[in-house]
Amino acid sequence: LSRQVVNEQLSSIIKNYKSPSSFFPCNIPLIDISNPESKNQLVKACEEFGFFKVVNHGVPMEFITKLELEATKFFSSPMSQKEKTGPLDPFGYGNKKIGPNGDVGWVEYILLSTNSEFNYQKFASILGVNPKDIRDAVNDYVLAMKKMACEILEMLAEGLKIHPKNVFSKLLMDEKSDSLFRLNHYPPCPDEFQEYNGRNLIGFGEHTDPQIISLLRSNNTSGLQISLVDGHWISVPPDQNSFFINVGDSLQVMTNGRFKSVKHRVLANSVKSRLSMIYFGGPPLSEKIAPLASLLIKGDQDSLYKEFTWFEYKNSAYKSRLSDNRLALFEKV
Ligand code: GA4
Repeated sequence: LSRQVVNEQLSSIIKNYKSPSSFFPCNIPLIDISNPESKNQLVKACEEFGFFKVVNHGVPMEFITKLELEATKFFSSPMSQKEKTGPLDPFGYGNKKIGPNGDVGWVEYILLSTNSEFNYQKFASILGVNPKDIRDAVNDYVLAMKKMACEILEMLAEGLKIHPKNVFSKLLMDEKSDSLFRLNHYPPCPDEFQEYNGRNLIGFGEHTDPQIISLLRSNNTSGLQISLVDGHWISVPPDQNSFFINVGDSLQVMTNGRFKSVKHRVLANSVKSRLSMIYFGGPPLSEKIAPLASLLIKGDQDSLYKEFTWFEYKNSAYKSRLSDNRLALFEKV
């Protein structure tokens, strides 16, 4: 990469960076999901933050380390090889460009759909392994994520006293569930650009996730920040043994705004590279996303949102910029 190209990319990233904000030390909700009594705590975390940390998750460490190792190997391969796995259409390898509308970040990634067959051939040949091994590693991990996501969603339904308790989880269990899996690698900011480091270089710009729920696991490098309801950004201390969960736009709508789809972003680190893996649990494309009747006292007139399908919402999301308030278009006036 020539210095000029890197410079242009950096100034574009910096240009997109919004005004500096305060960083508050804050206690992010910590939830032991092996304890059924955590239901109410979970509900409270989704209402207050739309974000929480999960311990005692039961995901075999082996699934995590296996995928992390292959991902590290892949991202440390020469750029010329990584680029051969592209173009991003919309799945595959991506570098700096995020989404189709001009957003950029100091990040490279692999984006996959969890229900369509993906061709791992090119990835496997870079890694020098059998495509089946990669596919199995991704599938084992994704399956474990889906299981955890469903457990959390069922605890949430119980905490909200909604029947049946699978109202949310059935959308992820559906064979047509439109869920995604993403591996993000945030390289350390290169030495020659140290002068920019004081300015919080953006790895992944602020946004909310459009889906129902997202499950994130990262290595021990900091960077993730969440925005509090009052607009303050707080840094989330990394913890490689836990998962961080966030409420997505669709769950905000289904709970008629009771749960908050949390705005979050990632700042690039100047020394260490950050690796994160995120499962985005989404509904089938044809699914109507609307507040659950049992959460509306006076019926439809209480609903804060116009009715839409996940297909419509997703289409609209892909026309937006990362930091846009995508739900605004679907709010009742
Ligand atoms: C945010 C959550 C997921 O990473 C993602 C992102 C998607 C992309 O990277 O292609 C989007 C973004 C995300 C929301 C708005 C659109 C679409 C980039 C973008 C500008 C995969 C998703 O589903 O929505």
